[in-house]
Amino acid sequence: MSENPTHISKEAILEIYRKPLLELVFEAATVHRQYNTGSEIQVSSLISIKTGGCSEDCGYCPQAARYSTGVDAHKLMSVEQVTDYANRAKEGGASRVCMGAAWREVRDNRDFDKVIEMVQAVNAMDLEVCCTLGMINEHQAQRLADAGLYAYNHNIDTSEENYGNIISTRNFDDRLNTIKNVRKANITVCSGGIIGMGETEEDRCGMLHTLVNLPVHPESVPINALVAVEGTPMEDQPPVPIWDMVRMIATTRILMPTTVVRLSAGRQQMSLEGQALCFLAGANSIFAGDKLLTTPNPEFDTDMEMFKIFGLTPRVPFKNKKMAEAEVPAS
Ligand code: SAM
Ligand code: DTB
Ligand code: SF4
Repeated sequence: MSENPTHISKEAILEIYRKPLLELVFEAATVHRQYNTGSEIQVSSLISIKTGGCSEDCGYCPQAARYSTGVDAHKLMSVEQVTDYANRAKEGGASRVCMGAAWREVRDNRDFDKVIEMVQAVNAMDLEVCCTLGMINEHQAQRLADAGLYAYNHNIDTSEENYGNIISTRNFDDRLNTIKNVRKANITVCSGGIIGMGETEEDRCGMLHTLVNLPVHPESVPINALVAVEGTPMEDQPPVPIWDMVRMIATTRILMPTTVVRLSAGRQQMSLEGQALCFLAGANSIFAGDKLLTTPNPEFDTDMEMFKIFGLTPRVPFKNKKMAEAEVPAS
C-alpha cells in the first residue's frame, strides 16, 4: 500500500501527458525500473459470472439492457463453472482471477451468498481473487474481505466533469464512495478507466488527478481502450491511437510508481509493437484469456508467445503480500 505523499495538480499532470512522446516513455521506463521488476507482468483473467441485462446506461457498455448489442442476459454462473474457468486461467499462467457481474450494485440476496462461495473457492486455489460487481456498501465489502477477496475493481472511467456525458444512472461520488468502502475493509483497490470515448486530454488527466490524489493510490489501475461495440451509443467512436494509450500508461506510471498499471481492454486491436511500447512505458499487467467480459481478447498462448519475444515473465500470485510479510518479522 503506498500512502499518498502530496497533492498533484491537474496542470502538472497535463504537463507530463503532453511531454514529447519518447521523452515521456523514457522517463516512465526509468521510474518503472526504479520501483518494479521491469520484466515481470501480472496476469489477470476475467470471468463474466453474470452477463448482460444491466439496468445502468453506461454509454460504452455492451451489457446495458437498454442497448441492442446482441449480448444476451444470463443468470449467475454456478460455483463449479467458476472454479473450472479459474483452473483453466491458472494453467494459462494467470495469478489473478477477476469475476465480473453486470450489476448496478450488490444486493443482499442468494446471488451474493453464491458470489461469496465463489470467492472462497477461488481463493483456496492459490489465486488472487478480484471482483467487480458494481456498487457495494461497507457491510458487503467486509463480507467479501472475510471470504478472502484480494482486490475489488471499480473504475471511475473518466473525469468527474465528463462523467455525466457517459453515464446518467449514477454519479461520480457513488463510485468514490464504493472505493472508500473497499479500502475500509482492507481489500486492495483496482480502479482506472477508459480512453477513446470522445473525452479531451483534460478529461484523461482529470481522471488520473482523482486517482493519484486518493488517500492511498489504487494498487492497480486498468487503462482500457474503448472496445466500440455495435448498438452502444459509442459504436462509431474511432479507434484510440496507440500513441494515446502509450501516453496514458506512461503518465500513470510516473504518477503512481509502485502501482500495477494494467494494459486492459483493446489489446485485440493492437499490434505487438504497440503493446511492446506500452510495456516499455510502464504497463506491468494484462488481462489474458480469449474473452474479456463479452468481447474478444488474445488467447493465452498468443500472449505467452508475446512474453517470450519481449523477454517478459508472469508474476507469481500474492507477490506484494508475501514481500510485505517478509519485511515484518513474526513476533
Ligand atoms: N457492473 C460493474 C461496474 O460497472 O463496475 C462491473 C462490470 S463493468 C463491465 C467493469 C468495467 O468494464 C467498466 O467500469 C468499464 O471501465 C469497463 N468496460 C465496459 N465496457 C467496456 C468497453 N466497451 N470498452 C472498454 N472498457 C469497458
Ligand atoms: C477493466 O478495467 N476492464 C475489464 C475489467 N476491468 C472488468 C472489463 C473490460 C470489458 C470490455 C468489454 C467487454 O468485454 O464486455
Ligand atoms: Fe452495467 Fe457495469 Fe456495464 Fe455499467 S459498466 S452497464 S454498471 S455492467
